[in-house]
Amino acid sequence: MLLRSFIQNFLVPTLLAGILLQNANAHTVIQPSEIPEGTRSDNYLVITHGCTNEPVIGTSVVFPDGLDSTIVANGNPHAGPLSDFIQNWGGLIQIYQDHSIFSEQDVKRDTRGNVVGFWAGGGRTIASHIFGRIPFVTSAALINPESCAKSVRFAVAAADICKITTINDLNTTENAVSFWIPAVGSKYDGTPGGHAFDFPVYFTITRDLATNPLPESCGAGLQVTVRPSAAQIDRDMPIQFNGAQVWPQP
Ligand SMILES: [Cu+2]
Repeated sequence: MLLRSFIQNFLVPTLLAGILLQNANAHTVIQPSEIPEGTRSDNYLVITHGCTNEPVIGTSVVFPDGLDSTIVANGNPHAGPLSDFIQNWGGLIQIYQDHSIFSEQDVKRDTRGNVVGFWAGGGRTIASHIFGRIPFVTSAALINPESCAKSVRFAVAAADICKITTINDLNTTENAVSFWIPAVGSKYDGTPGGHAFDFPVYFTITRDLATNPLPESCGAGLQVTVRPSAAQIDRDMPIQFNGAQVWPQP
Protein backbone atom coordinates (compact mmCIF):
# COMPACT_ATOMS: atom_id res chain seq x y z
CA MET A 1 0.00 0.00 0.00
CA LEU A 2 2.72 2.38 1.02
CA LEU A 3 4.82 1.43 -1.99
CA ARG A 4 1.89 1.88 -4.30
CA SER A 5 1.11 5.35 -3.03
CA PHE A 6 4.80 6.25 -3.23
CA ILE A 7 4.83 5.21 -6.86
CA GLN A 8 1.56 6.96 -7.66
CA ASN A 9 2.12 10.14 -5.74
CA PHE A 10 5.83 10.69 -6.04
CA LEU A 11 7.63 8.50 -8.52
CA VAL A 12 5.25 8.77 -11.46
CA PRO A 13 4.87 12.57 -11.35
CA THR A 14 8.63 12.95 -10.83
CA LEU A 15 9.46 10.72 -13.76
CA LEU A 16 6.92 12.48 -15.96
CA ALA A 17 8.28 15.88 -14.97
CA GLY A 18 11.78 14.60 -15.64
CA ILE A 19 10.87 13.43 -19.11
CA LEU A 20 9.10 16.70 -19.91
CA LEU A 21 12.02 18.72 -18.57
CA GLN A 22 14.49 16.66 -20.51
CA ASN A 23 12.63 17.26 -23.74
CA ALA A 24 11.95 20.91 -23.10
CA ASN A 25 15.13 22.20 -21.51
CA ALA A 26 18.10 19.92 -21.38
CA HIS A 27 20.36 20.40 -24.35
CA THR A 28 24.03 19.68 -24.66
CA VAL A 29 25.98 22.63 -23.27
CA ILE A 30 29.46 23.86 -22.41
CA GLN A 31 29.95 24.57 -18.71
CA PRO A 32 30.83 27.14 -17.65
CA SER A 33 29.18 28.69 -20.70
CA GLU A 34 30.70 32.10 -20.04
CA ILE A 35 34.29 32.82 -19.05
CA PRO A 36 36.07 36.13 -18.44
CA GLU A 37 38.89 37.14 -20.77
CA GLY A 38 42.43 36.82 -19.47
CA THR A 39 41.85 33.66 -17.47
CA ARG A 40 42.45 30.02 -18.24
CA SER A 41 39.33 27.99 -17.70
CA ASP A 42 38.49 24.35 -17.14
CA ASN A 43 35.39 23.53 -19.14
CA TYR A 44 33.19 20.58 -19.93
CA LEU A 45 31.04 19.62 -22.82
CA VAL A 46 28.00 18.30 -20.96
CA ILE A 47 25.87 15.81 -22.85
CA THR A 48 22.42 15.93 -21.30
CA HIS A 49 20.46 13.30 -23.16
CA GLY A 50 20.64 10.54 -25.70
CA CYS A 51 18.77 10.37 -28.99
CA THR A 52 15.35 9.69 -27.46
CA ASN A 53 16.05 6.27 -25.90
CA GLU A 54 19.32 5.56 -27.66
CA PRO A 55 22.53 6.01 -25.64
CA VAL A 56 25.25 8.33 -26.93
CA ILE A 57 28.22 6.44 -28.41
CA GLY A 58 30.34 9.45 -29.31
CA THR A 59 30.45 13.19 -29.76
CA SER A 60 32.00 15.63 -32.24
CA VAL A 61 32.58 19.29 -31.38
CA VAL A 62 33.71 22.13 -33.64
CA PHE A 63 34.46 25.71 -32.59
CA PRO A 64 34.37 28.49 -35.22
CA ASP A 65 37.97 28.79 -36.47
CA GLY A 66 37.72 32.57 -36.84
CA LEU A 67 39.28 32.33 -40.29
CA ASP A 68 36.20 32.17 -42.50
CA SER A 69 33.65 32.56 -39.72
CA THR A 70 30.68 34.91 -39.85
CA ILE A 71 30.86 37.76 -37.34
CA VAL A 72 27.90 39.82 -36.19
CA ALA A 73 28.17 42.77 -33.75
CA ASN A 74 24.95 43.96 -32.12
CA GLY A 75 23.12 42.29 -34.98
CA ASN A 76 25.17 43.97 -37.72
CA PRO A 77 27.45 41.93 -39.99
CA HIS A 78 31.12 42.70 -39.39
CA ALA A 79 33.34 42.41 -42.43
CA GLY A 80 36.69 42.67 -40.61
CA PRO A 81 38.68 39.87 -39.01
CA LEU A 82 37.91 38.29 -35.64
CA SER A 83 41.08 39.93 -34.26
CA ASP A 84 39.11 43.19 -34.32
CA PHE A 85 37.42 41.74 -31.22
CA ILE A 86 39.54 38.84 -29.91
CA GLN A 87 43.28 39.20 -30.30
CA ASN A 88 44.41 35.62 -29.90
CA TRP A 89 41.67 33.25 -31.06
CA GLY A 90 43.05 30.04 -32.48
CA GLY A 91 44.71 27.31 -30.47
CA LEU A 92 43.07 28.28 -27.19
CA ILE A 93 41.25 24.96 -26.84
CA GLN A 94 42.84 21.70 -25.67
CA ILE A 95 41.24 18.51 -24.38
CA TYR A 96 42.19 16.61 -21.27
CA GLN A 97 42.85 12.96 -21.87
CA ASP A 98 40.02 11.24 -20.05
CA HIS A 99 38.68 7.78 -20.73
CA SER A 100 36.08 7.74 -17.98
CA ILE A 101 33.29 7.62 -20.55
CA PHE A 102 34.71 6.99 -24.01
CA SER A 103 37.81 4.98 -24.86
CA GLU A 104 39.02 7.10 -27.80
CA GLN A 105 39.43 10.83 -28.24
CA ASP A 106 41.43 13.34 -30.22
CA VAL A 107 41.58 16.97 -31.27
CA LYS A 108 40.58 18.48 -34.60
CA ARG A 109 42.81 21.10 -36.21
CA ASP A 110 42.11 24.02 -38.49
CA THR A 111 44.05 24.86 -41.66
CA ARG A 112 46.74 26.55 -39.52
CA GLY A 113 47.17 23.55 -37.26
CA ASN A 114 45.34 25.10 -34.31
CA VAL A 115 43.02 22.92 -32.26
CA VAL A 116 39.50 23.85 -33.30
CA GLY A 117 37.50 21.06 -31.73
CA PHE A 118 37.58 17.51 -30.51
CA TRP A 119 35.79 14.21 -30.61
CA ALA A 120 35.38 11.31 -28.21
CA GLY A 121 33.78 7.93 -28.71
CA GLY A 122 33.94 4.18 -28.35
CA GLY A 123 34.14 1.95 -25.32
CA ARG A 124 31.25 2.73 -23.01
CA THR A 125 28.14 4.70 -23.88
CA ILE A 126 26.25 7.42 -22.03
CA ALA A 127 22.81 6.14 -21.02
CA SER A 128 20.09 8.25 -22.63
CA HIS A 129 18.67 9.48 -19.33
CA ILE A 130 21.86 10.61 -17.58
CA PHE A 131 24.53 13.23 -18.17
CA GLY A 132 28.05 12.75 -19.45
CA ARG A 133 30.86 15.29 -19.56
CA ILE A 134 34.00 15.68 -21.63
CA PRO A 135 36.69 17.90 -20.05
CA PHE A 136 38.69 20.49 -21.95
CA VAL A 137 40.69 23.59 -21.13
CA THR A 138 40.44 27.06 -22.62
CA SER A 139 43.55 29.26 -22.45
CA ALA A 140 43.18 32.95 -21.67
CA ALA A 141 41.42 34.82 -24.48
CA LEU A 142 42.16 38.52 -24.87
CA ILE A 143 39.58 41.02 -26.04
CA ASN A 144 41.02 43.75 -28.26
CA PRO A 145 41.28 46.82 -25.96
CA GLU A 146 40.49 49.18 -28.85
CA SER A 147 37.33 47.33 -29.73
CA CYS A 148 33.89 47.98 -28.29
CA ALA A 149 33.28 44.26 -27.65
CA LYS A 150 31.75 43.56 -24.25
CA SER A 151 31.33 39.89 -25.01
CA VAL A 152 32.19 37.54 -27.84
CA ARG A 153 29.91 34.55 -28.20
CA PHE A 154 30.96 31.53 -30.23
CA ALA A 155 28.33 29.29 -31.82
CA VAL A 156 29.90 25.88 -31.32
CA ALA A 157 28.70 22.96 -33.44
CA ALA A 158 28.26 19.67 -31.58
CA ALA A 159 26.82 16.32 -32.58
CA ASP A 160 25.97 13.61 -30.06
CA ILE A 161 26.08 10.40 -32.02
CA CYS A 162 23.85 7.42 -31.21
CA LYS A 163 24.04 5.38 -34.44
CA ILE A 164 26.74 5.44 -37.08
CA THR A 165 25.29 6.24 -40.50
CA THR A 166 26.36 7.84 -43.75
CA ILE A 167 25.83 11.59 -44.11
CA ASN A 168 22.83 10.94 -46.36
CA ASP A 169 21.14 8.71 -43.77
CA LEU A 170 21.84 11.02 -40.82
CA ASN A 171 18.53 12.85 -40.89
CA THR A 172 16.37 9.96 -42.02
CA THR A 173 17.61 7.32 -39.56
CA GLU A 174 15.59 7.48 -36.37
CA ASN A 175 17.54 8.50 -33.27
CA ALA A 176 20.88 8.49 -35.08
CA VAL A 177 22.19 11.79 -33.77
CA SER A 178 21.40 14.87 -31.72
CA PHE A 179 22.62 18.04 -33.44
CA TRP A 180 23.52 21.27 -31.66
CA ILE A 181 24.65 22.99 -34.77
CA PRO A 182 24.25 26.51 -36.15
CA ALA A 183 22.21 26.16 -39.34
CA VAL A 184 24.60 27.87 -41.73
CA GLY A 185 23.93 25.70 -44.77
CA SER A 186 26.30 22.82 -44.00
CA LYS A 187 25.47 19.13 -44.46
CA TYR A 188 24.96 19.04 -40.68
CA ASP A 189 22.18 21.62 -40.42
CA GLY A 190 19.64 19.00 -39.36
CA THR A 191 15.94 19.30 -40.04
CA PRO A 192 14.01 22.57 -39.64
CA GLY A 193 11.55 22.11 -36.80
CA GLY A 194 13.57 19.17 -35.45
CA HIS A 195 14.90 18.91 -31.90
CA ALA A 196 17.26 21.84 -31.25
CA PHE A 197 17.35 22.91 -34.89
CA ASP A 198 19.75 25.87 -35.25
CA PHE A 199 20.39 25.69 -31.50
CA PRO A 200 24.19 25.62 -31.21
CA VAL A 201 26.19 25.30 -28.01
CA TYR A 202 27.13 28.87 -27.11
CA PHE A 203 30.46 29.66 -25.47
CA THR A 204 31.07 33.27 -24.47
CA ILE A 205 34.19 35.27 -23.59
CA THR A 206 33.30 38.35 -21.54
CA ARG A 207 35.38 41.51 -21.34
CA ASP A 208 37.09 42.29 -18.04
CA LEU A 209 35.79 45.83 -17.75
CA ALA A 210 38.03 46.58 -14.75
CA THR A 211 41.35 45.82 -16.45
CA ASN A 212 40.21 46.39 -20.04
CA PRO A 213 37.62 49.19 -19.91
CA LEU A 214 35.56 50.07 -22.95
CA PRO A 215 36.86 53.09 -24.88
CA GLU A 216 34.62 56.05 -24.10
CA SER A 217 33.31 56.29 -27.65
CA CYS A 218 31.82 52.79 -27.37
CA GLY A 219 28.70 53.69 -25.44
CA ALA A 220 27.10 50.51 -24.17
CA GLY A 221 29.49 48.32 -26.16
CA LEU A 222 28.97 45.45 -28.58
CA GLN A 223 27.76 41.91 -28.25
CA VAL A 224 29.63 39.93 -30.85
CA THR A 225 28.54 36.54 -32.17
CA VAL A 226 30.82 34.29 -34.22
CA ARG A 227 29.44 31.46 -36.35
CA PRO A 228 31.46 28.85 -38.23
CA SER A 229 31.18 28.74 -42.01
CA ALA A 230 29.34 25.88 -43.70
CA ALA A 231 32.65 24.89 -45.31
CA GLN A 232 34.32 24.63 -41.90
CA ILE A 233 31.52 22.50 -40.42
CA ASP A 234 31.58 20.18 -43.43
CA ARG A 235 35.36 19.87 -43.13
CA ASP A 236 35.67 19.55 -39.35
CA MET A 237 32.60 17.65 -38.12
CA PRO A 238 33.58 14.19 -39.44
CA ILE A 239 35.53 12.00 -37.01
CA GLN A 240 38.90 10.73 -38.24
CA PHE A 241 40.32 7.75 -36.41
CA ASN A 242 43.69 6.19 -37.29
CA GLY A 243 43.67 8.02 -40.60
CA ALA A 244 40.19 6.92 -41.66
CA GLN A 245 36.83 8.63 -41.37
CA VAL A 246 34.60 6.66 -38.98
CA TRP A 247 31.69 9.11 -38.70
CA PRO A 248 29.70 9.76 -40.74
CA GLN A 249 30.35 6.48 -42.53
CA PRO A 250 32.15 7.30 -45.76
CU1 LIG B 1 17.59 18.53 -25.92
